Amino acid sequence: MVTNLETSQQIDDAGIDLETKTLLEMYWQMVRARRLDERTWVLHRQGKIAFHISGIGHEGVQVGAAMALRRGYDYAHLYYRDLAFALVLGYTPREWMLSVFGKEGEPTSGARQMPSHWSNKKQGIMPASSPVATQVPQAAGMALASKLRGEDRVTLVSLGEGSTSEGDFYEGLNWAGVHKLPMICLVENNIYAISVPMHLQMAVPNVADRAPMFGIEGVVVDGNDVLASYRAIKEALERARSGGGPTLVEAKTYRPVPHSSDDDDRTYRSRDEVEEWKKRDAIKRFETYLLDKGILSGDMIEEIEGRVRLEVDEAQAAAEAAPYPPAENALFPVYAPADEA
Ligand SMILES: Cc1ncc(C[n+]2csc(CCOP(=O)(O)OP(=O)(O)O)c2C)c(N)n1
Ligand SMILES: [Mg+2]
Repeated sequence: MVTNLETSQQIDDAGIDLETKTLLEMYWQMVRARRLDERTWVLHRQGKIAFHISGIGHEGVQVGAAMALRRGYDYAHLYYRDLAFALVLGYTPREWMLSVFGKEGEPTSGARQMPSHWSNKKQGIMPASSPVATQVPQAAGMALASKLRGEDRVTLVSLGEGSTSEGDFYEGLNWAGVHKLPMICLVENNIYAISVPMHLQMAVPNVADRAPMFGIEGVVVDGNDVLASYRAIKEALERARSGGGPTLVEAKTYRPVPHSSDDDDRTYRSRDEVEEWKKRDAIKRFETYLLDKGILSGDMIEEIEGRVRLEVDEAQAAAEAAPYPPAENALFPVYAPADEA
């Protein structure tokens, strides 16, 4: 059963009033995330890195959502799929490459943690934990703190649809609903939790259908439409900032690549299904839209691709040249030195 295919193929720009510069930044961010991600797959296949968990296919919802936030002000509890999201918030391709190579200078954990466990205090990115959905109650805590402090910061938490089967999802959203917290829960519904399809995770057609049980708003959006995603998050932000409480936003999308570099997706889905979804790719759709509007041209695409390639090349070269962290750092700051204990 392929449930997300019914979503539209047209870009829905109703009510979107963005400058050309911003639209082009969105496009660049999507291309940048895609090319960086594709390079990472190549590095894995070359045996240069150990692991990759990819965000390919999710750039529309992630860039749309991240561009709607007040960057560096609102809080984001991201999950491993959110490379494009993290890049828009300020995470750099070089930092990404340091993380996949496990090299010194990796900013989130000193190269101890697996890649894709984003965290950056200045960028408002809260540290990610590996057990899925634990970020939902954590985000409710952050949103409660903002509310108690009288700030108008909003906390956005993201997770996959499979992760909504975890108790943490219900506990976090229940709390957020009870206290009308300034929070957005963004579910990137790509139909699969590794090999488990959505219909084996829930008996409802939409994750957002569960919103009423928390007493909050629920919204379904086409996650392969960057502008519709932007608008859905913008509206949820306005609701949250004006005291209207949390929103559960479900973005329908698809993961056209395996779950991670350790997965073989041929065992649980057909190639026809994957090919069908590739026709709805968010980058191609937005590119066509921008070309039709005369905002983008062939020359500009070439220029953007060239700029992105340079950035990815430089990031990779810097990470390859960087040293590994010294072995004696492995236990620091896990354990305090004996004389400080
Ligand atoms: C509590 C917990 N159970 C299992 C896992 C292993 N695991 C990692 S990702 C994942 C699938 C999550 O699927 P979904 O939430 O749909 O996100 P997607 O990967 O599709 O973006 C699982 C089961 C985990 N990390 N944490
Ligand atoms: Mg999923």
